[in-house]
Amino acid sequence: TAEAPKSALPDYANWKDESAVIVHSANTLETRRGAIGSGVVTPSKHLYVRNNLPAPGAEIVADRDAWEVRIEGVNNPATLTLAELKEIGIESVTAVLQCSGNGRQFFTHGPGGTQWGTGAAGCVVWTGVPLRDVVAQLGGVKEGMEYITGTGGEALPAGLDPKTIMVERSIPTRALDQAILAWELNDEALPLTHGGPLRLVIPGYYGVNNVKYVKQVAFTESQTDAKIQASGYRIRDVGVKGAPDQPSMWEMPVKSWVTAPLEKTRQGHSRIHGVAFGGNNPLDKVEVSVDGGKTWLDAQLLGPDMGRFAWRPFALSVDLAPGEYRIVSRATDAQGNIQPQNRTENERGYGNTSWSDHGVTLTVS
Ligand code: MSS
Repeated sequence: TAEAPKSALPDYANWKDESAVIVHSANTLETRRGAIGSGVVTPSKHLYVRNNLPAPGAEIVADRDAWEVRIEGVNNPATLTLAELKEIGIESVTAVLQCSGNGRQFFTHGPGGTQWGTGAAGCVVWTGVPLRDVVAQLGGVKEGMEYITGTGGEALPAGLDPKTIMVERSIPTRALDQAILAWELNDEALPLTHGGPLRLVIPGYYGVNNVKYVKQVAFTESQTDAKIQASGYRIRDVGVKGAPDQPSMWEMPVKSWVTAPLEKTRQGHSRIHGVAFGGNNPLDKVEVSVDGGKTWLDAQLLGPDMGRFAWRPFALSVDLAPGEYRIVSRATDAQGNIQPQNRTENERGYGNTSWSDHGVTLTVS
């Protein structure tokens, strides 16, 4: 059977800018490395997409205000509509959204899954109600609850054990202060593609924890036994099977990469650009090396500081004589954590923050 042309956007994401994305599959679109731009906010039409299950139909965004979310594990559990949530409070947060598997293509043991380069990440503005305000309205979190468990609103195929397929993630309650129930992305109604009408957003946490079309938020004593939590999205040695005692993909660590120039440039004056973020911590600084990490120079942080969870574009001006250069960047967060030279090898190819993997080889002529 003939394969669909690689560039064809799937229907539910046909509003994306085709020139800015790499279509890996109908469920996975990556932002091109050069399409990040030099602003802080990634335009929605450039933002990557990752779905574990086919996206629901557009009928779920036909009457957004009628969308219902069940809140459990609080003293007064309730079902709230989006219209009711909008009455409780509103807050905007600019945050990096990044897939756990971003940078998987640099692993050499051949982990399965989407071969993301740098572009399973973007920095976007979420608007919604702080989850803590919703909880306060419902009498507070019940005693002894240690996790926030969000359930995705996809219709599940019949005949399968739902636990093996459903998108349900548990996040430690320490994230309650930063969690929001969002209905807007970049100042527009949250597109279905990115989880509209309502999404659980946990700034500072890996993409998988940001449950789209969220239909239930439960405070729970233990983590869900859904496969995506119990054995999926965990850091484990190569060749080892998933198990609940392995570290889960929760808080994101500090990371950066160069976005321009990417392959070749003219001799003389050149400006190296990239993006850097502290993940769950504020960003402190970024250094750039044009000799593969032997010597480093401080880069300039650009754009407004949009807060702890946002990324900062950075730039460094250099004069380059003809030749070949290995350009790398290395970010440090406010706690002094430095982006490591080497990735942590792991079976699924998650959490790659290696500065050497994310460098670019530049030919100057
Ligand atoms: N949600 C739901 N509901 N479903 C699915 O599938 N996925 C994940 C998140 N959430 C899902 C959800 C993932 S995995 C990710 S990244 C994210 O989402 C993405 O997002 P966007 O918007 O970009 O598409 Mo990895 O860690």
